[in-house]
Amino acid sequence: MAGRKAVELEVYLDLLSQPCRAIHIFLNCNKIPHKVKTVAIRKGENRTPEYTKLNPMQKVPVMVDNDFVLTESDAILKYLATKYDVPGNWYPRHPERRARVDEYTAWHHTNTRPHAAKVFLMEVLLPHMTGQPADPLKVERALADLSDTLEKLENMFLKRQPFLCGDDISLADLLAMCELMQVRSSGSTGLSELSHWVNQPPLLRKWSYNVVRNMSNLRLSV
Ligand SMILES: N[C@@H](CCC(=O)N[C@@H](CS)C(=O)NCC(=O)O)C(=O)O
Repeated sequence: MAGRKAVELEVYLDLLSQPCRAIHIFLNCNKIPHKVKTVAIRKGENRTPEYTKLNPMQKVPVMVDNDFVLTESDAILKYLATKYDVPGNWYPRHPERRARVDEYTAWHHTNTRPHAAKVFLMEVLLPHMTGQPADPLKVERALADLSDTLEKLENMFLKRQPFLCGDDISLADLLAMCELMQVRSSGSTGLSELSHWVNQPPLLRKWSYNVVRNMSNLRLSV
């Protein structure tokens, strides 16, 4: 409409959150103009009446594109990859290659995401919030689940190709890497255990290196 000012794409993020970082990295890698609205979970900013109107689930991330409000990192990433002219590797248009990304992302939200997040919760967040040391038994169980997930990444997804869903980096690698880095960088007692998994299995180690190298090549500035 003539004279109507285009409204900038807005994303509501807390950069301490793994799915939020995946969106932030994707937007920056692809130079998609956007405005970040910070929502600090630790300050309860996701529970204000105003934010609850935007997302009744009181979670980040949220994307607002004109009047279109979208929640769920997976949906947001796929929307952005489809709407903007981004390189096809992120979310391929070819039906089978796209289905591979959908296959991983569906699996991600019941495996990599909860298992990595639980280790972080048990070892870092809960002790910080309660002032009590981590429960070793609960940590051990959480690490066992995570180890199982990492074993699947190594022996299922990465067995077929260098990146999780093909020969190039995609949304799937971004989501997975943000979850795994959260635990790795937490300085937690499980670090050595996770490092064992991340550093030892050859395909996972190579994948880690390839994802990071790919990001550096994109001259990422976050
Ligand atoms: N499935 C959602 C998960 C979103 C989510 O769990 N966000 C967390 C941060 S990582 C959050 O907002 N937590 C706030 C709370 O639960 O109070 C997605 O992928 O976007």
